[in-house]
Amino acid sequence: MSNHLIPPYGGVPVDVVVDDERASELRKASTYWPSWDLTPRHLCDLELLLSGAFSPLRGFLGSADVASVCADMRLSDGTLWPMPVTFDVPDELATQVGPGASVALRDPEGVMLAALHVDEVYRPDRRAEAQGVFGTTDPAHPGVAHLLERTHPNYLAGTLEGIQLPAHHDYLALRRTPAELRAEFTRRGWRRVVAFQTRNPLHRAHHELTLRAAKEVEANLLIHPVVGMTKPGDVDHYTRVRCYQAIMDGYPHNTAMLSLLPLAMRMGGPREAVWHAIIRRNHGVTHLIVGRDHAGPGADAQGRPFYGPYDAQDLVRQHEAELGVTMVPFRQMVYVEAAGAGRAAGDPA
Ligand code: ADX
Ligand code: MG
Repeated sequence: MSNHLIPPYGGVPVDVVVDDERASELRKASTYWPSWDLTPRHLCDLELLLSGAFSPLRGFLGSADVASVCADMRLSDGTLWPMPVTFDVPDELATQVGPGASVALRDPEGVMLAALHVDEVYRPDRRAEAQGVFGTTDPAHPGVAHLLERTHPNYLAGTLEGIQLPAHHDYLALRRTPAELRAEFTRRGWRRVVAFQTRNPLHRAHHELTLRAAKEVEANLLIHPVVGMTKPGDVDHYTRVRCYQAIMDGYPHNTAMLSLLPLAMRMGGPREAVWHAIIRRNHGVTHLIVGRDHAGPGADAQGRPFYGPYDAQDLVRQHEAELGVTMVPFRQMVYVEAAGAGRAAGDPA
């Protein structure tokens, strides 16, 4: 890893994928372990843990860290960290394991991806977690709905030893891990990189916003869309990736690149924006665009939005120095047909 790039969050790159020899030891040992088939959400979280995108995390969080993340947005060692990354399992598995046990984590085809070395088994207070992380227990919030309605009642915490990253069959060349993206930035000589997070097709206003951001901070541009799990009802990622690929020609030659991020979003608004900054920093990014309603979960049954449109900007700004990532904020952009250009709402006509 080259040292002119921004160091990962926490200082040292996390790489918990083991060598071939250790992998075969783990596979052999695992015949005596309980085994667990990962859900789509687990697969996303595991991929980012194994690749170092969640650095400094090396596994799934225990009860003390979750309590601290909920209350103070920090791990119990004081590191700023906004989102619990946990491993939920039903009673039938939780009763089989205790501290010191290991579990073989498998993909839906039965391929062992990692060993989880358990150091705690606990029953979380998921309503308190929802309130702490999302500021609400209303299941109209997609992150809350996942937590209260589709999360098993036990969490296993512990460190991971990775055997291989989850397999993908689409857009392999565009799925770059932190190490791969850093190597590519180095090859291109990019040091200042501004990332654009998105879960939607890019519209004219977004194209405009990304062009302006790159120009304003004199950085190269990384279009870094989420292709893991996004908000229920979103446009599928196949359609979106084709749209992103088409729009890449709209940037000056060799100034922008596209890479896909297998994140499972929580639609956590402000806290999620802070998390996005950490994840991008781990990929070698120095600047992050945060616009209107970043990672917004929509509105409650009364039509009231869960977060204010610029709450995410406010929270990232408060923690910018500690994150080490510079925010590039945008007010709401509207496309002005007559002017043939995007314009920030409130800009002079
Ligand atoms: S999400 O992660 O925030 O859910 P989305 O695709 O909707 O993804 O937005 C991507 C980024 O563009 C976010 O930073 C968001 O704040 C910003 N953004 C989207 N639309 C606009 C807009 N019309 N004006 C300003 N910022 C916007
Ligand atoms: Mg949005």
